[in-house]
Amino acid sequence: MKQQVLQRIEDRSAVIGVIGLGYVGLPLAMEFAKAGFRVIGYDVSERVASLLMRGESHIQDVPPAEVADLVRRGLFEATTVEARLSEVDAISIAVPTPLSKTRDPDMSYVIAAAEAATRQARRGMLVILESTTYPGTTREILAPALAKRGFHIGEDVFVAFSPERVDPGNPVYHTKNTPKVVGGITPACTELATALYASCIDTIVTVSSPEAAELVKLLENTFRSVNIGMVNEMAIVCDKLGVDVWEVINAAATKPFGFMKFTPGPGIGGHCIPLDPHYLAWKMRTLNYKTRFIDLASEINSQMPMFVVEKVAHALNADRKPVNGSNILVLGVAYKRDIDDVRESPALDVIRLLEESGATVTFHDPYIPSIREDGHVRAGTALTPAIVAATDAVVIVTDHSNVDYQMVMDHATVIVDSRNVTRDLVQTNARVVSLTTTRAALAASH
Ligand code: SAJ
Repeated sequence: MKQQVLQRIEDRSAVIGVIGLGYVGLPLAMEFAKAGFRVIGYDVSERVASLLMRGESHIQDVPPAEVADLVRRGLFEATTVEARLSEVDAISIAVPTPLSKTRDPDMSYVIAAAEAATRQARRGMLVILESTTYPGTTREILAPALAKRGFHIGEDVFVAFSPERVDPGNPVYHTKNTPKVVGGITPACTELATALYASCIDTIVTVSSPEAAELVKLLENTFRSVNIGMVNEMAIVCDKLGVDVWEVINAAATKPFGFMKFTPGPGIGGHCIPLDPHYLAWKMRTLNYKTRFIDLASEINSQMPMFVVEKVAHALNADRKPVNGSNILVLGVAYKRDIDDVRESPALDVIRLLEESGATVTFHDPYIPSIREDGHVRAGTALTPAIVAATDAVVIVTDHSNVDYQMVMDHATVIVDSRNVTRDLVQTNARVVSLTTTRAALAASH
């Protein structure tokens, strides 16, 4: 059976299914199709399936022309009909793994996808889970679903985990040129998953089990969360010592070995770094182990929005203005620079905290014209000299590249800069407050 699957991968006669056509699944589907496979993309969203079939794209990194070309050539089709998966020889599952309100894994999408793949599975099928999840998911959820239908993992059906490493908007790294880690339940599973991905991805890294592959992803993103947390704590330390944290970090970054630069900020956002480590923390709690680094990093990172809001209060206080009733412009609400994604963005916490203190808050983000909160839409404002001059404070939360910060400097009264993006501006009108501008320095600035 394994040889038959290998042959169909080699001669591209295999039909590939992708469940979940989001920022992970759609680029992957495109790579399989460009490698010459016929690809059936399955998504529960009728809107997504129909726009893709019209040759459009809802994913920033996937050009519509590429979708249109592959649809026209019959190499890619998108459907909401689950039964179409009965035509495929291999399935990659790339569905969301969010956290619940109590920060526990919400496995509902993975379970639904595993059940769909199982219903449509037939002998010889290869099923690979890509969604970031706790170690054990592949062996405890995906494999048993298939075994229940009488398949023997590694003999007549093959199962592996391969973490997604998609970095939306990254101008250099995309699906094809980012090394792909693969870990199968059995060596035959690993071999087939490796062969499949090797058909369209430049570098494959095999590991000995799905648990190892699941942990690789969690290590990668826990590494970031912990290091961002550490550098945010360094900002708090520098603030208490009256030292410029950016000067310290930039000087430390001159060390050519044994150091990796991270920068402090208003907290962490996105659908990876704030969430992924909690999958590991949750799993380890079930084994009565407390992952202290993860929990501490999360504690520090999640207090940064309040740290920024306190800086705003101190800056206004130096002008003898209360937060209550002040007119504050939040500049940049995306979760990181130069993208249009606001998920988990610390800017939302900064806005909420300021409004809870009675401030009138508006925002400007060149990538995000409006944000939806609790069912209502908050429109962004334009960024003009008059609007900036009318503020009591401008808070830079996200340091998008395409903003005229000098204009803001020329017209604002005070700028609270949580990203050190004003460091090279000509100091004209506004007072600049950084994460480590002390209260004493603020008071003295008047
Ligand atoms: N952040 C800091 N300081 C830093 C780095 C990031 O405050 O030094 C903040 C960002 O502003 C953002 C959050 O942390 O709010 C996460 O930033 P990120 O650079 O980790 O970006 P993400 O969330 O898009 O992470 C993705 C991840 N990719 C995958 O999971 C496949 C991550 O593993 C990548 O390393 C990261 O992109 C990247 O390097 O761009």
